[in-house]
Amino acid sequence: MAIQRINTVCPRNCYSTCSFRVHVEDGRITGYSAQPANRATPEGMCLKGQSYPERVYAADRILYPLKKDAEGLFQRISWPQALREIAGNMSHYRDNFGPHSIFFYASSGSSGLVNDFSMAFWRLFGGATIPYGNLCWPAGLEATRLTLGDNRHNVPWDLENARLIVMWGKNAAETNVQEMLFVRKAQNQGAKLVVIDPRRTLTAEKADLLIQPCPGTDGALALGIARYLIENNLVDHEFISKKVKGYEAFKKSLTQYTPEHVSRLTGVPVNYVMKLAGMIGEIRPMTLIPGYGLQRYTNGGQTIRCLLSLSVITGNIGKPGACWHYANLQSYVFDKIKEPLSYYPNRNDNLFRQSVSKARLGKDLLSQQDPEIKMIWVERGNPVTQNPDTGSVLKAFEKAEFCVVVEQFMTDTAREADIVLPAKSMFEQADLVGSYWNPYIQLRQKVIDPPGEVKPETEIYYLLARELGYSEHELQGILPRDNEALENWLKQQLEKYPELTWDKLAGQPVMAPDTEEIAFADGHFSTASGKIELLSEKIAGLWGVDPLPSFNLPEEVPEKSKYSLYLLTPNTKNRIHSQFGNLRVIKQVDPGPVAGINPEDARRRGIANGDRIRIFNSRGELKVRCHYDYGLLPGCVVMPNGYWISEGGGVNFLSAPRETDMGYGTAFHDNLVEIEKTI
Ligand SMILES: Nc1nc2c(c(=O)[nH]1)N[C@H]1C(S)=C(S)[C@@H](COP(=O)(O)OP(=O)(O)OC[C@H]3O[C@@H](n4cnc5c(=O)[nH]c(N)nc54)[C@H](O)[C@@H]3O)O[C@H]1N2
Ligand SMILES: Nc1nc2c(c(=O)[nH]1)N[C@H]1C(S)=C(S)[C@@H](COP(=O)(O)OP(=O)(O)OC[C@H]3O[C@@H](n4cnc5c(=O)[nH]c(N)nc54)[C@H](O)[C@@H]3O)O[C@H]1N2
Ligand SMILES: [Mo]
Repeated sequence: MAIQRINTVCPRNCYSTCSFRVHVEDGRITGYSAQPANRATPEGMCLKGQSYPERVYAADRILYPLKKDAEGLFQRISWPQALREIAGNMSHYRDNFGPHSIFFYASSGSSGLVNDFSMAFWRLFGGATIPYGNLCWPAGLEATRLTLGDNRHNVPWDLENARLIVMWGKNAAETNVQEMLFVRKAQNQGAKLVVIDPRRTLTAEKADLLIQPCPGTDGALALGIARYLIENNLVDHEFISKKVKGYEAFKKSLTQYTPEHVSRLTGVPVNYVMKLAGMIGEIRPMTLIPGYGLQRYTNGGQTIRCLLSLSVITGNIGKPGACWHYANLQSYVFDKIKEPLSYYPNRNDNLFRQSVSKARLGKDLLSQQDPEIKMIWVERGNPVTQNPDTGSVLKAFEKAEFCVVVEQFMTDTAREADIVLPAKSMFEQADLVGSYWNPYIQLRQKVIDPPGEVKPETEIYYLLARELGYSEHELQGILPRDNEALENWLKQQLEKYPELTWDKLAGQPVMAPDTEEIAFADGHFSTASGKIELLSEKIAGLWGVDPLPSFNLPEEVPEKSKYSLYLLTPNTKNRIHSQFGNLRVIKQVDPGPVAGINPEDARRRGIANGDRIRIFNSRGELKVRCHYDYGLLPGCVVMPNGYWISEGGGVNFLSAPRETDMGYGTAFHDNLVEIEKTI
């Protein structure tokens, strides 16, 4: 049988959103190859993408509905039994306590338009309690939206045109490997790369300059640079006078940020502050790439505003090679393609008037009254591992009487379920996928039938609705009854855009209609003033922060705490958060849950390289092996997030249930700990 090579896209929550071709023989996935038509990801995918053939057919994949027995062990049950028990419980809770006694939680496990059907089901059911906010990037999104008017940036390949690339708190060599291709091309043409990160990351290995500020102090560093640029007349006066609101007020607010003061606040030596400022002032065009890690602090939104001020006052916006490169939502043309649940609670929507913060998930669930939470439904997420304050999240799951998790693997969250339903993989149902980095709209095609008794969520919801008593007629136009209906619905979505036909998308990714390769090239900013708002009354009104970009220390600082080490929990190359770690391909290369510590901090505590350590604070503890990280800023401990508790991970036992200053984000890194040797 001939190999079919079918165009598809990786739907993981990752900048790259790679295109690739999946090889199918005889109804089975046998391999993959690159799809060079995507100019942002021409060389094919990362190791995780290459592990897909294993992931789909993995021996530990959940293929049947499972029910927890009295001993806590999962037993296979039939679909009719699963649906009957779930529908029975749901009706009972709705009738006796109202639909808001059921909590529906979805997160970022798989992206696409089809995810919206989940909310359609809960709407039909009469509502539910839902989460608001987001674990990932909203502080920076909100900071950028309120300053520039929109979250857009130049196409990834424009990076080649930059002469200075500042990778500020982003570790693209692990979290956006495709971006490094363009970084390398720019460097080959003489561009300089600066990395700003408390860790000497794989990205830093490629840099001309590494600056290591104390965590959470980047805002002060940026303000110090802004002051230097203004004092030394290195700003773009013409751009400022035409396009910027609030420059004079901003300038006045900077007096105290002398290089010496900034050095005291950030720990960065004075000569490095000046060197970085000099580079930003003199090398143009500059693309500034802030990461998402550095906005996961209680001052994260304002930190992003401070960094953005540097692109603004130097006029590095709207030109080739000149760009504020935070998030590019140009391919989110179907507005519903964004994450399924709004970041902003809409308490006027009676059906979903009750919501809990993703950042305070456990705590908020436990304190819900009128009604209390009786049942939890989770899909596309692993909140026990990924949300802050695991202790309270676990308690909330224990307190709920009944829990359903739709999953591919037995994650920490699935273990908390009473019934686990098997989840589809990306190859088993079609969808349309946008990207927050590249400008393409992509079609993920159905290439194989689901294995075992796996059913896509849309089918689960359809069957559950029928079990709850809704007639086929009532469900028409609300939930697709089968694959054909689903694909017809997707085709209908495309009808609005003549350039986006199914057949075209089946062949290759297509750039979103009206993509601006150079974002803001027209000089139009859709803020209230029509200008870039360094001074934003709106931001002050909405979030209660200073209307100017300003610096406040994060909530947890060693001077005010009995714990003295920052726990950084970044993303890492061999996994997407809590996914992929269970696969053999990954296990062969991954060190497992290990904490990196600075040898200076370690020796002071009598900890040798390779020792087991206890990482602890008032919220929890974690015991893992440590390794000496000679490139890590003293005063920091680093352990990637995502390792399951069942494999010895669980960094979120230590993180606090706290929101960021704007956007309802999650301040994971605002987190001090202590360490000691243990056995
Ligand atoms: N391989 C892989 N790729 C991924 C993901 C993954 O899990 N694995 N996840 C995807 C998702 S959802 C996201 S959100 C992105 C995130 O990817 P990135 O934007 O790269 O974010 P993080 O990995 O969280 O953090 C990046 C860096 O910020 C540094 N950092 C932490 N605190 C500070 C600080 O105060 N100041 C400075 N200057 N630096 C700081 C950390 O040390 C880390 O090296 O990656 C996406 N891509
Ligand atoms: N300490 C700390 N914690 C963090 C972070 C941090 O920096 N530090 N980063 C945060 C960030 S940026 C993010 S984005 C979140 C990510 O956290 P989550 O949004 O919870 O995402 P994942 O860990 O990727 O888990 C998603 C789950 O979805 C499942 N899944 C995949 N595809 C499907 C599907 O089609 N259907 C169903 N039903 N399930 C599917 C996967 O098997 C996986 O178990 O983690 C956050 N947690
Ligand atoms: Mo994320």
